Amino acid sequence: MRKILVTGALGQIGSELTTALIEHYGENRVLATDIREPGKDCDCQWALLDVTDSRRVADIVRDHKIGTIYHLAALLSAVAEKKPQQAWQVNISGLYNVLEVAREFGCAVFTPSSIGAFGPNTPPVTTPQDTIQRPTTMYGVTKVAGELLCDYYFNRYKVDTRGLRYPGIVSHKTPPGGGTTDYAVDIYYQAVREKRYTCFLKDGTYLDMMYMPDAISGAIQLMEADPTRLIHRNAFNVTAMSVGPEMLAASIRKHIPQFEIIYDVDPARQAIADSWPDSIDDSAAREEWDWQPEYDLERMTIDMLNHLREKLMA
Ligand code: NAD
Ligand code: AKB
Repeated sequence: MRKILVTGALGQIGSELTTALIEHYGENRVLATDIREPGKDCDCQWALLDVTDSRRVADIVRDHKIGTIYHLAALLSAVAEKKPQQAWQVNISGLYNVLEVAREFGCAVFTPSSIGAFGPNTPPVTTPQDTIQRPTTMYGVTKVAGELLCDYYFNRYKVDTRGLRYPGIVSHKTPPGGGTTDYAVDIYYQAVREKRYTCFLKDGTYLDMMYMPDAISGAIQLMEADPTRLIHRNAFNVTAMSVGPEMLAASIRKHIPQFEIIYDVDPARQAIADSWPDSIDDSAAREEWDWQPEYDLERMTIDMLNHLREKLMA
């Protein structure tokens, strides 16, 4: 059996996806990689890998007999806006290197896109699967280009490329890496620590969100889906909820009645959020591979607060 490679494995999603893949397929089948060294508690198969280094990507795939690549290495929206040149290198050259080795060695590839692949002239409510995509951020530009590149490698070379347009992912294990939706994670940490949160997006900013267990099971489920059912291989809209800061705060207040939210808007991240949809339509994912999230806002809040109380109060 060929192995599974995870790039960007120390990130918010990669750290939990690696564990889930090991649970699902076995420790011997998963190789975790990142551009940074892992902590001392890392007990999985591990290698350093900068995805912009094409030779190293090819060496790893050949030497470890890789059959599937979960390609998570990327710069997120807020960081990408501060470092657009580096974002292009990591998000596009990195993906190109991964697709080229996948073509050469016959690997399947999972690549996340994002709600950031949409722009200000995309229909913002119940955004359709197939619609206008003219993003105004470098992150969004790389995500649309990435979706198209993955389509190209499937159509031209029959590389088994698949992907999800993730919304903001909420989780308690690894902090988010510099995105616009990070507030939806920070708010829970600050609720447990301080019972007060200063939000960098203004009230009424609606964005799609998803709890990490659904993000992980969605990725694995898509990679295992019957390929003959897949029409939209590389950019499935997926969502679990559309929320604004006050909705998150109200949900937290049911469990921490003293919790307060105040606003100190960061214009850069607010502009990014304003260019993204309020809510997306994920019916194509539901029809083509039976996507169904398990966590709504209330269930997510209870689980986040329980885990963070354990983590932060220990
Ligand atoms: P993250 O920022 O938490 O992690 C990214 C990882 O990539 C980091 O560990 C970083 O060290 C690594 N990395 C950076 N440059 C690298 C390079 N040159 N070579 C190898 N590794 C490198 O990101 P994440 O939240 O885990 O996101 C993973 C993927 O999911 C990205 O493609 C992101 O765009 C997408 N996504 C994430 C979210 C979210 O809310 N987390 C939402 C939509 C899409
Ligand atoms: C970000 O905010 O950049 C990410 C995303 C939605 O792609 N969380």
